Amino acid sequence: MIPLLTIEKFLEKAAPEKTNSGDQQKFLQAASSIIADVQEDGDQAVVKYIEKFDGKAPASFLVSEEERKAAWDIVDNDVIQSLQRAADNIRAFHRKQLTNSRMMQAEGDIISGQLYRPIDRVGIYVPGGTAVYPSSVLMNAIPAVLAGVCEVNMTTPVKDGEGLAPILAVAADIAGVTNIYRVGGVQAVAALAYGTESIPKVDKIVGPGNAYVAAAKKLVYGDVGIDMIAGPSEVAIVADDTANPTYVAADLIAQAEHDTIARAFLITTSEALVEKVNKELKKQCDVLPRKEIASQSLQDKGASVVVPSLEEAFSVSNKLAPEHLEIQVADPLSYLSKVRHAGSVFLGHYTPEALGDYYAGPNHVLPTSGTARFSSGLSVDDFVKKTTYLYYSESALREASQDVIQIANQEQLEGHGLAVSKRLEEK
Ligand code: HSO
Ligand code: ZN
Repeated sequence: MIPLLTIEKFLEKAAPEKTNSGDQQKFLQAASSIIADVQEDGDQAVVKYIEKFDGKAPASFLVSEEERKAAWDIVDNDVIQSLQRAADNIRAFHRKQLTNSRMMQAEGDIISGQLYRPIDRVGIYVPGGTAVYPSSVLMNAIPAVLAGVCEVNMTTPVKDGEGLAPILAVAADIAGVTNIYRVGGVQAVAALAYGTESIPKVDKIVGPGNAYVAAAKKLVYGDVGIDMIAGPSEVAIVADDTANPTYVAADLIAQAEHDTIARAFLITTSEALVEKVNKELKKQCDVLPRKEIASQSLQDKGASVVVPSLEEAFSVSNKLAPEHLEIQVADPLSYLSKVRHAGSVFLGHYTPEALGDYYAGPNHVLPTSGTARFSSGLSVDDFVKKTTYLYYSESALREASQDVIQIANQEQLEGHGLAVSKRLEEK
């Protein structure tokens, strides 16, 4: 069910697809022409692409206040309460990420510091497709609202111009989303990036989507900010012989059921575990509603590897820099220091990734495809910018003047030097 490979073959299979691959080029080209059309024709182009990809276009993109209110009567109370508890946990975790503006130096007559200011308007992309993701609404919007973003615009595709899934409206209310637009795909990213008659231009677009959405975000980056370019979701599980094969298999499946291109990896010191996990995978997949997707993903994109030590296991996992890293070993906390690159880490036998996907607090919008080597999951930081500031008195400027003028002369920018010396001439 999940192929067992040598370390070399394992790393080869786990290596992410490169931007210059044929597929990626196809996504970028398709996205690029849709973006150009939306820039040119606004709403009309958005409607054209909704009709092309999602069936009928909705009468209005904006979800009305009444529709949002009505959703609360449709969704089960128990479900609402679960979402509310998840939101509380996510809020509590992200609140601790808030940083205050700070003065960094205030000695003598020099003052310097850093202001933290929220972005004015953001767009959050909530994927649709084979499922609805209220959890993604919470994960994207809660940090934005906490950061102080004034307007949170959510876009999500609907089928055939139908109403929004009520649970998404409820999640949006819980999270504090300002506006919801029934638009998905590249056309949604383009509309948020450039604005149309009915969809406002935003300053930054965040949230996961399919390969076309990822390509679109790459293309609009620079005109607007983006959080990351997300590839297929992935998990790597580091396990020793204390790992429970039932739990390991369940977590591999939880990843694999997302998508046929989702990637699930097992890195273990125990060959016996691989065998047991494979038996479990078969058993658990057989009764899974999404068994076709999960089995295909495990077979085509998944891999397992047996390594001589946990030291080696972490060396392999650090090469992958996986989006999710589960550490199912005895004394998991003692291995946290071995993690150099990963989006989010789940420690021990009772911390399935699903806890983090939905509920516990850390964000589930995470760097994929090895990008955890240089980037982080979505957080409050994605919704603030830092503005530095500086104050010098006359005497402080006098003291710094010679150094500044020297450097200005080296750069042959005499005007820069004069901007200092003019202020210090005898009056
Ligand atoms: N595992 C996904 C998040 C998700 N799972 C949403 C279920 N719903 C990417 O981190
Ligand atoms: Zn998930």
